[in-house]
Amino acid sequence: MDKTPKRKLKYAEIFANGENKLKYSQGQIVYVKDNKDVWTPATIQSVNDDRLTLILTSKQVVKCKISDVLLRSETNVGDIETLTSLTPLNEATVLCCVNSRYYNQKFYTSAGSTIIALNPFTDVSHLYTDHVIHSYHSNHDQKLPPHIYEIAQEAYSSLVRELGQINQSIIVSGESGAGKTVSAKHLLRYLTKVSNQRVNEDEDQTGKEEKKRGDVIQNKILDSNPILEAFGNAATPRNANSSRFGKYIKLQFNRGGEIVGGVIQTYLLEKTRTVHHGLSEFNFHIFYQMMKETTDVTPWMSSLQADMKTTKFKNLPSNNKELKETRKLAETLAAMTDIGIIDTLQQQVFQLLCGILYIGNIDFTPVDEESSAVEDTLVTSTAMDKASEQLGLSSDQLEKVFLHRNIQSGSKTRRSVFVKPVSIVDAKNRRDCLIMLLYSRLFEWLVDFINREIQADEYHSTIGLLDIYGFEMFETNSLEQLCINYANEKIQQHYVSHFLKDLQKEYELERIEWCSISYTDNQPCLNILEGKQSIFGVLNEEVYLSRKSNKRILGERLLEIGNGTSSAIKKPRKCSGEPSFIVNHYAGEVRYTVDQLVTKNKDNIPVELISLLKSSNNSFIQALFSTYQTVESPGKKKKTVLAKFKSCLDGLMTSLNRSDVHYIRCIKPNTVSQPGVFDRCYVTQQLRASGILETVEICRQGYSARIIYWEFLQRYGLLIPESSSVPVRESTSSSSENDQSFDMDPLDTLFRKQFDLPNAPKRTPTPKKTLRRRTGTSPGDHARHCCA
Ligand code: AOV
Ligand code: MG
Repeated sequence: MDKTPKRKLKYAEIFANGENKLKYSQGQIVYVKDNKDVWTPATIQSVNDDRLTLILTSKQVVKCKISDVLLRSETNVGDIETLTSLTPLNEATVLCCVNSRYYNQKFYTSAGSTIIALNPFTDVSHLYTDHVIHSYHSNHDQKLPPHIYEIAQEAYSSLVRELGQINQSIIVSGESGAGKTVSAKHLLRYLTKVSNQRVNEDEDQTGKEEKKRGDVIQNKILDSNPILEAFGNAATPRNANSSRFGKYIKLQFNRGGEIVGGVIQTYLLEKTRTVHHGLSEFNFHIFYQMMKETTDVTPWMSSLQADMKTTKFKNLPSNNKELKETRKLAETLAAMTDIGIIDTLQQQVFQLLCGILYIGNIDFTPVDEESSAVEDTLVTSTAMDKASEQLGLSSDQLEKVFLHRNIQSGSKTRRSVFVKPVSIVDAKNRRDCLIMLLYSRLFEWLVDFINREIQADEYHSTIGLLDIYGFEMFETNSLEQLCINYANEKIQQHYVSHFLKDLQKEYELERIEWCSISYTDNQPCLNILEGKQSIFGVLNEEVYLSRKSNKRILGERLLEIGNGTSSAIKKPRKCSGEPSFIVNHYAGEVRYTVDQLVTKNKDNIPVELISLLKSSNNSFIQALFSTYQTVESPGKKKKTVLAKFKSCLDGLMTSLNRSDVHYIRCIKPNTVSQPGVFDRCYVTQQLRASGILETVEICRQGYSARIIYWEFLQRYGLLIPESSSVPVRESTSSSSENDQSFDMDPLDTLFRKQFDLPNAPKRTPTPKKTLRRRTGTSPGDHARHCCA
């Protein structure tokens, strides 16, 4: 069976076509397509028109088409640190290079303007010592091996060098389990360390007090990690510590380049995880942490643990391996204390978690088709008692809210409310809804609390670190995967626009000689997801128009999107079973099940639940829900999950577009999360999907140094006779967002006139892009400059 990834790569085709034009000759060393290794080394024995006879390293003789071979390097590609230096540069040499480096324990490789980070799946703490941090921070000329610290330093240097005129962001992307969260943590540590070092350097001036304050903030920012990981990460079949929420942390710096605060924006916590678990899926880490008895905890925690010890919780699927891997409760509690969550608050948080677990053990029995009752078992009655105790409610209140719903009727002025019993299915839904509501609200509260503790009143500029949930493809995929994969598509589109589309457009605009490089644009997939006629459109319409289409009809409507002209959505070949549709994502095809999509998108929260929680005797729960809004604003319908998520991501994209972006592409070397295993098919698939190969080629062919007009004119303006009229750049305000208002038009006109360039079309100013350094040794690179 052909195991090579199915997706066609335009880049490979160009290469193949380009190389095919070359005359292959006897004795030439090449790579040939291979089912197992993707590309395997061979030597040409003979050439017959478009057919070649090759000898493999195993001495086996094979025949193939010319289009099945790529040129091979004479040198050892494993010694090369920068992919742009590969000769020849093609998919096979790139693959072999990262493969050799992986086996030589070199997990980072420079790829044009980005860094490829291969997940070591083993302890490599020697790569992240203070000494290594210092080397990358204090290095000015010396060439150091590729490292994610290089990217962090570049962002930090840009921030300091340009006095924060342009905010910086670092996007860490990759599949689930590729190493984004671990990388983001190292980046965070690097940035806090180097900024602290800066304070140390200036200690005499800034004073010890200021340094102390800085230390406290930095520690709090670092403490946010274990807390959010405990509450927002969980074990999935792809990653034992999978982030189930997206995170964008903006580190706030003062004019001196010191961290003065930070703000965390989170994206859509996968709250359904508290109630549904597929095969090898687990609940959030925090539940396992609290269930694992330890001696080094406070008395209230010990008694809580003793209380829960003998109970089997239905929403806590477990196996010993996963329990072993979850980190210690003590670490989470210590971080909570350090960040300012006092002991009594911690107790309330854990009582709520305990209550959530007990609610999950409440079960129901049908009375008739339209009504139900609480099950008469010891498990349920204990759960009822314990849950109501922890939530500050009475068992009767809980029972009533599960088994009955309010129906409002009449006009606005003469409104009456009827109470109607609910079926067993609805009773279970209401129970699960309460669990999800409590947990998601607790998570929001934690994020708000952390933000209040770390946010600075004043700051000058920011470096944002983006660590979202990676691309996912499970046996069954639902709205959660649709959102996660949509977020990854947005990030990929940003990358495509940033590195592949805009850059080439700019070269064309500048009339720079350029042989256009084609790339895979994921815009068609985004159109299918969020465009005018799209999956989001259909699913939102279903909610807003209160349609009640059955799964089959809805499936058909979804498949009508694109009118059969877009390859981004298609019908599954096997149509038996649950109605579903396939989306052709940049990272692979995913089959989504139609069932539950609308319910999850609607995310209906019965008002009775919120009213009940608002009336709780437990002050913490009361406070959590006191300001909770059931309707966004008067007269407006509640937004769907997809609509909210889309608008959050649009906000994120705006923020990223306003900043100078740096990329780290994490690659997962194997699907079994084991060290020392390099699955060439799987890695090739990720390399192809990410657009890395195209980036490398563009960086190699492109310009290594890019300077914006005013900088260029300031540096080289003397050579232009009219330079005396060069406007002087005003110093920027201290606003937190970048000031992009500097009028480039006079400079642009002057520059274009001087160099006889056509007039530029009016465009909104975009921030300067950093395709500098690490761009390899292409001849003439260092002498060339291009204005952006
Ligand atoms: P992810 O963030 O990309 O997945 P993680 O950062 O959680 O992936 O990494 C997954 C696992 O890989 C970690 O728990 C570590 O065991 C290992 N790992 C990753 N990076 C390193 C490293 N630099 N050194 C050693 N081990 C590493 V997801 O959140 O599922 O998309 O949503
Ligand atoms: Mg993660």
